[in-house]
Amino acid sequence: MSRAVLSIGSNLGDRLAHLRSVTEALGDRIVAVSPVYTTAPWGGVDQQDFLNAVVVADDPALDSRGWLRLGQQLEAAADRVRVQRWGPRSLDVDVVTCDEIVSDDPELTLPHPRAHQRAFVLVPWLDVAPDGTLTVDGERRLLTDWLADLDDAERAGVHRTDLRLGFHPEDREPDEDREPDEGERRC
Ligand code: PH2
Ligand code: MG
Ligand code: MG
Repeated sequence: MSRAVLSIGSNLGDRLAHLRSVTEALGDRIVAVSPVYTTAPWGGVDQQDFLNAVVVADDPALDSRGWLRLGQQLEAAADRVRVQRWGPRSLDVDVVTCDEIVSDDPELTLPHPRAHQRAFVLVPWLDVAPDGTLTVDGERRLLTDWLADLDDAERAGVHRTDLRLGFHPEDREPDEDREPDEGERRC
């Protein structure tokens, strides 16, 4: 089993539809999805605000490269063109972690080398992993500790919305074998 934490973002076109294309494609592989956040652009490029979310997904058939390729396919399906580093994009799918893998492979560095600097990753990630940890340069710390290190201004640009990505594990069909809750009628 391989479990990936994916950071997804969009600031071009129908931003919500682009994020939803990811959760639609992942379907039953999804373990958890954060709320959608509006986030001020990170990285110094003057551009429109992003929508960001974090998705946790399991797929026994994918290794870290497999998650990278899947992310790239989803970006291509959203007509993503690479114009400028840290610039505007219709869809960005970043592999933040894959299992406990630590790798300095330049094609896919794991964990994502800048995740700990980005409130737009840490804040939604905390929604789905309140006790989660992240290892940077061999230092394993709670997500809350990495977040506490960021400037207030960095965190202030990240706002939770009521938008949902259309797939939440609690929306799954009820489990047939589950005992009915008190007062719940079953036929
Ligand atoms: N992605 C970037 C660069 N800057 N800023 C925000 N707020 N959200 C992003 O997803 C983002 C960014 C390049 O991947
Ligand atoms: Mg990115
Ligand atoms: Mg990317």
